[in-house]
Amino acid sequence: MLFQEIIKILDREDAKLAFLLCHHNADPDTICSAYAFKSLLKHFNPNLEVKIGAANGISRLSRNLLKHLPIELEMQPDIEKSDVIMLLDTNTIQQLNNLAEKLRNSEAPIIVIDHHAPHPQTEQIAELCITDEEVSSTCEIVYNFFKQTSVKLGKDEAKALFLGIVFDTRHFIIANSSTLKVAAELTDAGVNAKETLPLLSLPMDISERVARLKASGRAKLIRINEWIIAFSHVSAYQASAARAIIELGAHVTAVAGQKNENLGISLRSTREFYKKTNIHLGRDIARPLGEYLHGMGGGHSTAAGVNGTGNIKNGLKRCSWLLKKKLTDS
Ligand SMILES: [Mn+2]
Repeated sequence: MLFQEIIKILDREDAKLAFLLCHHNADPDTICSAYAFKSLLKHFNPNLEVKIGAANGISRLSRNLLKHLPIELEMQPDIEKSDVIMLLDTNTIQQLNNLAEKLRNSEAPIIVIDHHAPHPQTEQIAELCITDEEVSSTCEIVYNFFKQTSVKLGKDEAKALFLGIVFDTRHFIIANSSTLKVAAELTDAGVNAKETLPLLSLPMDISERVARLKASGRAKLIRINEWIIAFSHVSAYQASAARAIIELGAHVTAVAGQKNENLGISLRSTREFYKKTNIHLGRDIARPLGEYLHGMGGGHSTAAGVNGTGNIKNGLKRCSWLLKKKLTDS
């Protein structure tokens, strides 16, 4: 069993201190998996001191979770004295920012527990990589450790694992059957889903609400074939405004914002738009738009962004031209 391998390494090193490290801008999966894993390690090694370190800040959502779970995080982890170092949800040491150098120079064995494909460089420096790309999250891997070792989950540990899974599956949208079973088992272990789920939806700032509403009100619509395309602008929260406009019903949207001569444009589309037109916003729109605006553009198929120089009208006009061209070419 893979968990036993970890215990073996701890025993061999006669470890007194182990650090569990979370990736930069630590998300709920990385901090919650570290928290539950710490309990499991303590269960087998009560004398082992286990510390959780965040490499470079934690996300806003994670900060909110810290109010509801007794997770102790070190923001400036001093890993030099650590006998064993474990990385959770982290598949490259670059994700550890300023800790990367220390890790490279460290004599302590490194263990990786992750649900992303292992990076060759990481495999080189790690003594043990426990990676499983089939599972939803690192929390699910940690849950499986509990199950394999028949250790009963505490209420807070179960809640933490549940939150990590919910976060990484985008509220179960991309969960498969085994993940849903794990979620059900966690609710059997005492997690109140109804009370726990809202911890991952933060109330929106007033300024963000205003930005979304303004952008929606200003949206100029065009229609090409069956597609509704909305162009708008707002001085802040362009990405959030773009998501809002898609939720309201547009198939594609571009929301621009200007600060001095800098122009930023957020692009979003529905999955359906991408599937049917094969227009990849990052590659087909944001990239050429970024070049046109003497800046940079890129991103994913249905979410992309551009930063450059110019004015809103000109930037959106070019964006509209690129979309029309792509839509009529295909
Ligand atoms: Mn993850």
